[in-house]
Amino acid sequence: MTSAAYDSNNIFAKILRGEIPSHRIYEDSDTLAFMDVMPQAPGHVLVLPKASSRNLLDADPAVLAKTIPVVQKIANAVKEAFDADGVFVCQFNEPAAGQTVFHLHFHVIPRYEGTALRP
Ligand code: DGP
Repeated sequence: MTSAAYDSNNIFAKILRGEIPSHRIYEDSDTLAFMDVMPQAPGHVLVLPKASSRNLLDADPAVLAKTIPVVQKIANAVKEAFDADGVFVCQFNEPAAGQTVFHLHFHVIPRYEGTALRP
């Protein structure tokens, strides 16, 4: 089954256009990172390419090539800023896999020895 088309009314498209506020922590010409409003842990950041794709499944590899180095940069920054033992990086593709906002994004979440993510 193929993915649905990109819908430019999704909440992250509105954040990218500046139509709704976000706590931005990093931005360049291709990529934006901001704090997740429903954090799994303090320091939970979302990193997304500005280019429109619904998720990883329909993303342009050239866009991914620009996004992944930013994910790495943010993961290192989050680890240091939140004094974490590790960093969980994940993303979801389509509702069956848990995706709720349909603009490609990567979750970057600090992790600590002996703790679990909230369910
Ligand atoms: P998912 O599509 O399942 O990868 O999760 C989407 C994430 O986006 C979820 O952790 C909550 C977050 N989120 C949803 N709406 C907003 C919003 O308006 N602002 C911000 N900063 N985060 C949001």
